[in-house]
Amino acid sequence: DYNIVRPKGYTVSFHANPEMEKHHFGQTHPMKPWRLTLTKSLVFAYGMPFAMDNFVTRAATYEELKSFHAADYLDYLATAPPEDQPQDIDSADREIKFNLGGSDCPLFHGLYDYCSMSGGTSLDAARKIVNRQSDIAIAWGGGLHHAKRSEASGFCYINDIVLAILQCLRHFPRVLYIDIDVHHGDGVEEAFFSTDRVMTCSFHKYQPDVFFPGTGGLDDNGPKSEHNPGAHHSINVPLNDGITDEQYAWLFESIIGKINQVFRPSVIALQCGADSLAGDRLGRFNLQVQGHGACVAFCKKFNIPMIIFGGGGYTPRNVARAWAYETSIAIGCDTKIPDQIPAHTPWREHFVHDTLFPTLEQILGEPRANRNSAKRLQDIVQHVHEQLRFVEH
Ligand code: TV1
Ligand code: CA
Ligand code: ZN
Repeated sequence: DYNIVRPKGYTVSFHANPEMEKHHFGQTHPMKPWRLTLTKSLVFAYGMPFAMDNFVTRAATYEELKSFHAADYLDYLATAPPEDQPQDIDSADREIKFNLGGSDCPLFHGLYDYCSMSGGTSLDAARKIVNRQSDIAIAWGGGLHHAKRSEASGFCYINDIVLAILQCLRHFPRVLYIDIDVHHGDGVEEAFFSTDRVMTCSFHKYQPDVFFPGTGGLDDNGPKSEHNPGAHHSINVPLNDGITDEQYAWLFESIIGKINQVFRPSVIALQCGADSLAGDRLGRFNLQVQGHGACVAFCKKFNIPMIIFGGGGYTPRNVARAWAYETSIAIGCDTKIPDQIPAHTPWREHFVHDTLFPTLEQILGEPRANRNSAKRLQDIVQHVHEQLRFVEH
């Protein structure tokens, strides 16, 4: 019998701003904010809100955004005219300077609202963690890991993850950032490149000049100077097409298990970009909902306060499946969750296969060729373990 109950002595909070989901990047743009609506429809249909504290979050203020971003960038973001309006020469210059207005980071209607809502959602989650009011705080509207201090990049304008980690650093000594989006978490890595209070670890498809953003090689482990505290505190796990659940779980557990031992984080910030799933419009991996979720389950076992962010994810029905399942893992009802998607789920017509855990064959027809050899994965783990010998806390 499936009956969701609140976990005892354990609080999970769910942070979302429904206004954020109504924004549009443009007809053909892969980033679809309504995937958050689809996610919530599954979370609701399975009855999960009964087991969590649910918050409708406010937008982040200008001052809050300024804890990471430059004022001139924020000012332009707040006033930039949407693309379909006439522009002056100056604004074209600023768009080049801030990387705004291209096809990846378009200037759409309500852009500043969208960005400050995403930031507000992650900051609200961070506040529940630092006040000890939540054990796990979930912000699916965040996870926009490419944004820089003064620059938009890869569909990201405001780095909500950096804002949330900065908030945690005011109350906790060390934060471990983990990134399972198929893209390299370059913006978060760069923001904390020179500190030993944040360790970043990104798993991603790596093929410079072919796959965005092209950074995050195995040897990129932080400043090379020994006198820089950030040395050895950036961990990168570069992967090839077609990695499977089994391989990914082995890598994740070998690497994150070791990092947890040596770095002893006080908080975990986990970016759960769902573009690492099989069948993603932009992704290249063969991960299933179960394998993606196994990363969340493994982190939960450490019993360390955790913020869970969204991120990429370009096949909305699969994004919703993964994030709903991961919400159930946070609550602890994942082993009881029925595979059959409830009949009353709004938007149910989007779930072509009416199950939470479709098979690889259902998702892809023919799975993508796996280009990750066992030998290469062993070398990666060995390299990471060698890096971690320099880390002591
Ligand atoms: C408009 C319309 C924009 C169709 C962008 C795929 C589009 C892409 C589009 C696209 C697309 C990228 C680059 C090349 C950099 C450019 C949220 C030199 C079918 C976290 C961001 C990927 C991923 C950016 C974000 C990448 C995240 N890939 N169709 N754009 N230039 N940009 O390669 O990590 O998931 O693809
Ligand atoms: Ca990643
Ligand atoms: Zn991505």
